[in-house]
Amino acid sequence: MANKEDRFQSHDHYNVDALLEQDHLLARDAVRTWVKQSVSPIIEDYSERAECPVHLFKELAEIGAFGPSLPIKYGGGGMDEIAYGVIMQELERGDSGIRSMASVQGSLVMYPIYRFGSEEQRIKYLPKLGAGEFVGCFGLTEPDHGSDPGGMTTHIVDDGDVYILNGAKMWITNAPQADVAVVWAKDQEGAIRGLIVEKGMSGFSAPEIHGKWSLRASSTGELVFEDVRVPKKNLLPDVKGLKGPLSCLSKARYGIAWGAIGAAMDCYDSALRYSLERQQFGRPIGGFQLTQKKLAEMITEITKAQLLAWRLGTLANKGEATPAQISMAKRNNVHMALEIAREARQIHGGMGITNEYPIMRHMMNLETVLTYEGTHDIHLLITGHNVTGLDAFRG
Ligand code: TGC
Ligand code: FAD
Repeated sequence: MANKEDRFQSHDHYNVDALLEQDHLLARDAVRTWVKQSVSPIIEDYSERAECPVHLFKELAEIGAFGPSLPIKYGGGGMDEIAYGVIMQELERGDSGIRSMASVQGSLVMYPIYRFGSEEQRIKYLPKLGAGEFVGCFGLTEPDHGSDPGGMTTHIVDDGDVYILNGAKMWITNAPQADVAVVWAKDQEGAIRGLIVEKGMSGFSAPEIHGKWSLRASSTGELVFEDVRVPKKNLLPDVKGLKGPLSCLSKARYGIAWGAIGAAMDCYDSALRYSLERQQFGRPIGGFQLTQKKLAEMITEITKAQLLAWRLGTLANKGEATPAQISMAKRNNVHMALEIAREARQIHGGMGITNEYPIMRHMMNLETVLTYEGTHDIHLLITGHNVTGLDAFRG
């Protein structure tokens, strides 16, 4: 049986580590160490103040958190999809908002420029984004079009060597800090196109959204476009239609499927530790069957989620992970993490609602994670569509 310290450091009930390669373990451990040193000591304060620790953008770049599976030449890490996954897991063990900073930068900004951009755009933006010199954001959601992005009204009109961009985006992670925004808008034929909009372009603003009780250490804003003259060379040339933004979402949702495991592990770790220390009725609360039921179910669900993520990673490495498989993993793993946060909160009793423990912060964060990148129910409908062939989105 593992000694007490091992129990706290490892949630590897099925020896999942044996499925990982040396590079994955090295990447994971390096990011875990960085999170302990640079995130854990400050995150409760930043979260309480609802402030984004912007100094971490540079550090995230240094640890290779931006685009781990994109080519090194274009600012990425040159690793595989499982390395990307374990990095997201460790970031979210720290905080979902920190993982969000990296997800958006790598999967929603660098990835579309890499995949759909011209060589000139790649060279201009990707190394700076990968180095954290530029911060990026991704504008898809609008005030009136969230789950149904195809209904967007943000649009461009051709005007010589520029497009004139009008409209608004809502709930955009990193928007207030962003130097570069990848924005999705309809052209005059109604096709969805991607554009790179730069901070400072006349008519473009990114006001911060306040009052969030979730993801408080991540900044969120609107993107407002009033007759913004975007040079034609800023159009992403190689994609047209909703599959452009949705394929970026596949990349980011994949990372979230891994990331949520990290948040769940942190809650489980804290609950296990607390259950062995806290005494009631003259014995540790971990000795009561009801506490053990919670802990046993938590580690079972974490283990299932790890195996799902690992298998998805092996498919992704071969380019075979389908959007429906990614949806299932995002939905399952985020819901799993949220349920574990709720159970962990109960194990901590009253202490569970305080900032002495990470539980409430994770729980509140996970409410956003359950909703963004496609809500829990939208991912269920994607699975339903996949198994029946019948689309239930429109009733
Ligand atoms: P539908 O007709 O199903 O699809 C349109 C076209 O797109 C293709 N496609 C995909 N391609 C790549 N990856 C995917 N995941 C894809 N899903 C669909 C599809 O094959 C089709 O291609 P084509 O060639 O036939 O045109 O579109 P629909 O209008 O019926 O919508 C379907 C639905 C509801 C599944 C989709 O729109 C959806 O996923 N809605 C959820 C919206 C969402 O996830 N928004 C996220 C915004 S970004 C965000 O939250 C970032 S948070 C980041 C952070 O802080 O970490
Ligand atoms: P709605 O689409 O209005 O959904 C409301 C409810 O209706 C949900 O429960 C939903 O499941 C349900 N529903 C909708 N349609 C159906 C249907 N057909 N059948 C059954 N139920 C349905 N977006 C970006 O573009 N970029 C970002 O960086 C970004 N970051 C975010 C950060 C935060 C903190 C948050 C909260 C959101 C962020 N989002 C971002 C937006 C996010 O992706 C959307 O909130 C999400 O897609 C849901 O859209 P909505 O909020 O408009 O909800």
